[in-house]
Amino acid sequence: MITETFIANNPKDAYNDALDTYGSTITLISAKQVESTQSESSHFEVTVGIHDEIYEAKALSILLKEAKEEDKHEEQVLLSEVDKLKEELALMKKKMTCAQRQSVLDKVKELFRQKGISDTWLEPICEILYAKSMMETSILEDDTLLISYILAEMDATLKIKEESLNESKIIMIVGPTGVGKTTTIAKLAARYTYMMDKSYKVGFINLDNYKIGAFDQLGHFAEVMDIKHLPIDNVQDFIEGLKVLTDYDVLFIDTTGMSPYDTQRFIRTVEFVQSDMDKKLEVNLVLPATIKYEDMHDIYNNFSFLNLNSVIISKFDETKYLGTLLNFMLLYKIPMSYFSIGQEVPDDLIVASKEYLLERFIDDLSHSS
Ligand SMILES: Nc1nc2c(ncn2[C@@H]2O[C@H](COP(=O)(O)OP(=O)(O)OP(=O)(O)O)[C@@H](O)[C@H]2O)c(=O)[nH]1
Ligand SMILES: [Mg+2]
Repeated sequence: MITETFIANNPKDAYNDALDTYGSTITLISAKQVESTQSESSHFEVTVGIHDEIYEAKALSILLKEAKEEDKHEEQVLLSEVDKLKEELALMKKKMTCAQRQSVLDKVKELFRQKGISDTWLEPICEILYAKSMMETSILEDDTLLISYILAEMDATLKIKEESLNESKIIMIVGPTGVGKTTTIAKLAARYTYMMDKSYKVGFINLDNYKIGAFDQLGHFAEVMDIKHLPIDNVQDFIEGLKVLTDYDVLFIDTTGMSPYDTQRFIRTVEFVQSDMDKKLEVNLVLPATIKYEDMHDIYNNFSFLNLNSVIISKFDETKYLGTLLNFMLLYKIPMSYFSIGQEVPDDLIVASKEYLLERFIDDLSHSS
């Protein structure tokens, strides 16, 4: 038997305390009043005897309770640490995704830049995408997806002037020297005369009569294709000539190659453009695919005085690098009507198409990625 003393203000409370702790099997051994000191009031000490097995069972239950409470506390500490760890992991993942996206974006932007696409066009597209994809898409996590996205944006930006021949018209071809104006007219004339569903009645007006002693290139094509050809050098004759050719479906006007800085020639050509005509006039600028961006810019801006309707891109076959041309078309959004892809008349001419231009550009891109 084990003894234990319980203390209370009266013996009954001390004994009840012993009963509550060990149950009714305890044996009362002694009860005494302990005299008070100055600081404490008097109290009673009740000593009881407890059977060994009951004492041990009680001690064990106390130990278990304490252990359980300690476990509970440890579990809570552990759970809060796991939560903290989860937050840190989420933050790390977010940082990693941002860094990964930024690196894909930088890499793809650099690729397009190297191929001639300027930041002026590229940056706004990528900024919108970056802001959007932070929330939803995963385009920025994959080079190929991002390249496809940019190509689709290019496709949406480029402009094509549809070929339409449902009314009779005058097509004037202008541009710098040697870009392929006369050859393009010959190709178009053959196309409209022999290569469409219907044969159109085509005539030529040649304003390019300045090259003294030069071979009459347009006259030669006219002869070969049996097309009416009027060489003209003043506005009065031009107006008369239009009257003579009034029942023609399409009249092509060939012009002298002009330096974009030759103001006198421009003034002279504007006089023709502004004369009275009984047909709709479409002015097409021939722009070679092979020239520098700055030259495209100057040529387009200076020739714009002639109220351009569209551009014909020539010499596609002379370059593999179409980034500069593409960049120019993306920034200026000029409608493109035809592409000249070689010297052969009439075969080397195609109706302008975004797919053709982008496919050629993709070829170039894929050789460097
Ligand atoms: N490789 C290539 N050569 C072309 C193309 N278009 C025209 N040419 C050639 O470029 C040269 C000049 O062509 P033209 O048609 O005479 O050019 P133009 O603009 O009329 O020249 P000017 O009247 O002298 O201003 C010729 O040798 C053409 O065969 C093309 O798309 N590709
Ligand atoms: Mg010519």
